[in-house]
Parts: sequence; structure tokens; C-alpha cells
Amino acid sequence: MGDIKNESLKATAVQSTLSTQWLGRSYQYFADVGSTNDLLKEALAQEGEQRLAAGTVFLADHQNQGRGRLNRRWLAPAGSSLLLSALFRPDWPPEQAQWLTMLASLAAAEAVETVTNLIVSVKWPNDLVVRQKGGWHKFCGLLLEGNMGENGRLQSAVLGVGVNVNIPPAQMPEAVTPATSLLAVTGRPISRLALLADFLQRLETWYEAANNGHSPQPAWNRRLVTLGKRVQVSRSSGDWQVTGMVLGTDEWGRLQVQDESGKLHAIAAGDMTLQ
Ligand code: BT5
Repeated sequence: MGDIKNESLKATAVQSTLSTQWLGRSYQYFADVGSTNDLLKEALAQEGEQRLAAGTVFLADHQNQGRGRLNRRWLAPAGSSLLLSALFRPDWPPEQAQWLTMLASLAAAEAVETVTNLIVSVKWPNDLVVRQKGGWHKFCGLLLEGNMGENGRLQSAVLGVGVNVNIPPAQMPEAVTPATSLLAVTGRPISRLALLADFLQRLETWYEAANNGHSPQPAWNRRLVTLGKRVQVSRSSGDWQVTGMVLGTDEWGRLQVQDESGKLHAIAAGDMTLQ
């Protein structure tokens, strides 16, 4: 085996490793970009008759404008991570959009568990975490940006995925939820290529199941790290917050929290901290 840390994710290497039917079959590699989500959204906005194929994947070794939700930064040293965006054309009702985040986090969790021997949990709404030193550390974040069609359905969706693969502990980004990488938890470098190929295969399978009406929500709920725990959920603008016990999520990925008075809240988006 060659040097895992310097493995190439250029198109030739990826195409010969992929086992998918359509996901990642149209693939572009970038050494350095602003944000793969922005780049794919720009390509989508500019497309004419030559439509971008569903399943198009843009991947970068480095982003200088990597984004989380609400324009937060996503930071990763060059060559250390999986930083990619994939295009879907779901034609789903808008409330089903969260399925994409759920099924992509399941695909990523399964791929990481296959390639490493870690146990992966999901943290609502869009994070993957592992247990390290008695606490939960985030190693993956997802960013879904959808477009509604004139018929009010989800016409296209750009799904961004950032996985901290080989970030050395000394270079770990500062973050609200402590950050970690697969290298930092397992103590060994992990093949980004093997992880990418496994992830895309599983993502394709989960997506097709969802497209046939199979909900990712039960499997996602089983991995939920906060199930039965007391949490505080707030909107980033800070204009409301709810404290209570997590009962799970509903079909559309809304977090169900029961507050002290027994009142049930179904929360579509926000930031959550364990109490
Ligand atoms: C996310 O947002 O977790 C979504 C991250 C999506 C990144 C991918 S990379 C490819 C694609 N192109 C993009 O431009 N983005 C996507 P959010 O839940 O809002 O979390 C953002 C917060 O995570 C930041 O405010 C930091 O506190 C923290 N953070 C930043 N970099 C991190 C890292 N590498 N690992 C863990 N946490 C990080």
C-alpha cells in the first residue's frame, strides 16, 4: 500500500475505485476552492440545456471559504479531509428535504464504521460524533442546500459533506462542539479514497431506498446520541430556546423535546447542547 496520507483523490483514482451506478460518475476534483457547495451551486445556476447530471460530485483537497450552516466556517488543513458536494434532483415534497441529511449521515456513519472500528453516533441536526475521552467529539458535518421548483417541490439539492479524516491533533480546528478526526481517535491514518468509495456506494443505496419511500428516520433515530437526554436547543439568532428531554425525531427529522411542563416541541432547525 502506498502512502495513505498522500493518496490522490483526482478523478482517475476515484473513478477506478467507485462501484456506484450514477453517484460520483460525473466527478470533478479541485486542489483549492472557496467552497465545494458554492461551486456546485454556481454550476447549477449557470446550466443551460446541458443539465448537470444528478449525482455530480465536486471534491476539494482544500477550501478557503468552507462553510457550515448560517455562514459559519468549516476549517480543514489541505489534504486532511473529505470535502465534497453532491447534486441530487429529488422531486420530493419540501418537508422531506431533511431525509437527505439523515440518509447521508447514515451512509457516512456506516462507511466510517466499515473503514475504521469506531462506533459512530449522530447529533441532531447535521453532525456525526464519536466518543473520545468521555465526551462526544464531532468529526463530520453536513450542509444541505435545496432549491424549490415552481411546483413547490424540492427540485435540486446540493449536499455538502466534510469529514475530518487525517487531521493531526495539533491542527484540530477550534469548535463549539469539540472537533476530532479519524486519525486522532484511531491513532492511524485512514484512506480517504477507501472511505470516499464506500461512502458514495452507501449514499447511493440509501438515496434510492428513500426515493422508493423507505424512510431513513428509524435508523437515524437509533443512532441519536441525545435520546432520553436533557438538552437545550436554541436558534442561532438567540431569540428562543427550549430545555427538555429528547424523545426522538419525527418522520421529517424534527427534534421532539418535552419541556418541564410536559409540553412537546417539534424543532426543525437549531443548535443543541447536552445539559
Ligand atoms: C456543519 O455546519 O457542520 C456543516 C459543515 C459542512 C462542511 C462541508 S465541506 C464540503 C462542503 N462545502 C462547504 O463549504 N461546506 C460543506 P455547522 O453545524 O453549522 O457547524 C459549523 C461549526 O463547526 C463551526 O462553527 C465550528 O464551530 C465547527 N467546525 C468548523 N470546522 C470544523 C471541523 N473541521 N470539524 C469539526 N467542527 C468544525
